[in-house]
Amino acid sequence: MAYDRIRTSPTVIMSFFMKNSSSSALYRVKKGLWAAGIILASVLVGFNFILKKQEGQPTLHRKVPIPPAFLITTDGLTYGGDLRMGDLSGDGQADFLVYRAANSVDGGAVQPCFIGTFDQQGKVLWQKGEGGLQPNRPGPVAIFDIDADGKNEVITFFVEEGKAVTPQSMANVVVQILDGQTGRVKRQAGPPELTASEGQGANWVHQRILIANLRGKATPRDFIVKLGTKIIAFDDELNVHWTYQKAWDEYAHCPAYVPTVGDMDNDGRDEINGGYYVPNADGQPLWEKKLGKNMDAVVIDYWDDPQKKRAFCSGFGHVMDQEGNVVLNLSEQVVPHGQELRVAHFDGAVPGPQMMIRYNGHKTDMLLVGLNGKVIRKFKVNESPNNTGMDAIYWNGSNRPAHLYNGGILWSGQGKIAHKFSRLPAPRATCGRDGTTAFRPTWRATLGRRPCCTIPGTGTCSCRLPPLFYPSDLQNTSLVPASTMSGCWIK
Ligand SMILES: [Ca+2]
Ligand SMILES: [Ca+2]
Ligand SMILES: [Ca+2]
Repeated sequence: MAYDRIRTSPTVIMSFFMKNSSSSALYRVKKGLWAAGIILASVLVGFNFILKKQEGQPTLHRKVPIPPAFLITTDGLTYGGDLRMGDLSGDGQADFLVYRAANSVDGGAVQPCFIGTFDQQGKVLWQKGEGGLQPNRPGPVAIFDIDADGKNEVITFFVEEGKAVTPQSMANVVVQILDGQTGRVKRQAGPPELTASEGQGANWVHQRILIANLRGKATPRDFIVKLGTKIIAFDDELNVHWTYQKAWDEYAHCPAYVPTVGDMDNDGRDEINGGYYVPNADGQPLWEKKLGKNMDAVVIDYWDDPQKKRAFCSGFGHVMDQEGNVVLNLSEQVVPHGQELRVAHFDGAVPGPQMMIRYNGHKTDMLLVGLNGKVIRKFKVNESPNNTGMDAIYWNGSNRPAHLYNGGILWSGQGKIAHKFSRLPAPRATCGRDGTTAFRPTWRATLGRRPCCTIPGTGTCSCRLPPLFYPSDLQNTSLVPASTMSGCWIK
């Protein structure tokens, strides 16, 4: 699962995006015990839902319509696209951004071709580009004050006007910095490090812009993006700082799909944790080790040393220091498939920090691990789309135990349901636009006992989500000829 943190003052906005980007959840957490939560889970039905905490219970606060001009209908479904939040207008209030991609192909890049922005009243701020499809994953779009002028920009990849793109190549894709208030292009670049990148599959599809402080500035003014085997670091003038490349690319044996950034050695510059490597702020590897397989989630946070952050690597449950020493290895027996990993103080009765790990792949099994490496408890959470999308939420304030958010439910560190976010729309399935992606028939065959969609072209491809598999989990299973494909899949 992706984890993008957008920092705006005085409000901290934390946004959480599931791998299947058809539903996204965003929370706004104000300082102190009074917390507001925002959930956006409904791009497919054209509304955002804002939930506000009231006496401990989440209640629906406001429903924000996505402006009709920003909606598109394909295969019988109407939607806006993937979502981002941040103050674009400059009034201190968070605004919304929806974007769509030129393609929506499993294993292919998300190449934005449309962006629309609006405020909390649903008023259009600006738009750019046209058309597009629901991104197949959360893509390379971020909101941040990247040039430190006090106003947020939109940092995004974008398809060059009038040019064709293919999802296996970054040719004709540029990186842009847009004025947050108007959408005007402030800077644009198409360096060969970007445009010559090619790839496909699970290690390629997760292309996310991660804001980082690589130069030790007062505020972060750099960003990194991982394109398959390559990480590219840019500064706020879109110069390429460095690239870092490592050949590991095979499904289940590749680095974290989405790396993370954090300052492990307290020099004011961010290191990058990719699960199998930790490059420093100059792109030089501090260590490279092919730790456990399924390195799906990474974190940089405090663990055993309150002065030094560690690199958490979900594959077999590793905690590593900056030199590459193993601080903790939970083992393959305890964490056979570390799908998601979050660090927080979940159980107030046990000293923190603690690790919550979705330890058995795309399932509902959770493991809470304490500082001593002992399992505090195992429990099952609710089903969620793709059985991912969890995150730590300090719902009652930063000085109280964290909850685990998953699929519209806040779980306590004791493994009990604490709160439910009611009145949210159910996740929905949609159809792929291309009938050529090889694993789609297998996908459908796997779900054969529980058919989820009708064949595209009938215009009725819409259904409630059954428990899900992730298409890349099926890549090594037998395939049937493309001509027999349903083309039906679950976003
Ligand atoms: Ca605003
Ligand atoms: Ca700015
Ligand atoms: Ca550092």
